[in-house]
Amino acid sequence: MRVKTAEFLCSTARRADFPRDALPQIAFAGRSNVGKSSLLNTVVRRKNLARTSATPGRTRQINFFLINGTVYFVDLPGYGYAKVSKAMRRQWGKLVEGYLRDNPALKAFILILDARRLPEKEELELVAWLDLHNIPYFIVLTKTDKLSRSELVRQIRRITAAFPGAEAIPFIAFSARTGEGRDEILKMIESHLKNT
Ligand SMILES: Nc1nc2c(ncn2[C@@H]2O[C@H](COP(=O)(O)OP(=O)(O)OP(=O)(O)O)[C@@H](O)[C@H]2O)c(=O)[nH]1
Ligand SMILES: [Mg+2]
Repeated sequence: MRVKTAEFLCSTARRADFPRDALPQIAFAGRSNVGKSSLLNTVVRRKNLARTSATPGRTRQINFFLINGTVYFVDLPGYGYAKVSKAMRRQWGKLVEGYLRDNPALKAFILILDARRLPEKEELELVAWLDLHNIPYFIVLTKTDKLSRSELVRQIRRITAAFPGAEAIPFIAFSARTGEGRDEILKMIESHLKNT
């Protein structure tokens, strides 16, 4: 897949505002500050399409971007940010679950993890939930530029070992700094779009 055009469509926390056409959607999700917006920008080769920030929890709404006029990339708000209240966390769950549930346009869910960290309860539960609801997904390990090659190899081994059924899950190593993994992600997205 080649990205020719990328435009911001809307930022919303209301289901009523989600696009209602039948265009396929690819969702980008992960912990606060993991690098979701940076990944999206790198994939579309636009520096500031999705807003990035050093302050965790910056993206609080669901952002829809129209790519090539034919597919939506969807930047989801980050979860697991310790400083937000329980009420806000509940709201995150409701918003994201409301988006994921009964959404036939969703063709793939990209779960983004920091390559330096092991998955926690949230990630394992999320993957189990995606399996249960038959939502196709793959995992991107980001910020690989912060690890040496040997550390990365070791981390990939440890991270995959933490997911039950990891043999069936595609993992891609990625860095927004170096662009490593960008083409692989686009290929993976393309293959999910073909499976529709
Ligand atoms: N070194 C390095 N830093 C990165 C990479 N990706 C993102 N960052 C940095 O990590 C911070 C968070 O990046 P964002 O893309 O805003 O993260 P996010 O997941 O969208 O954050 P929220 O929307 O707040 O949940 C920023 O300071 C980025 O510059 C990467 O691949 N390598
Ligand atoms: Mg963001």
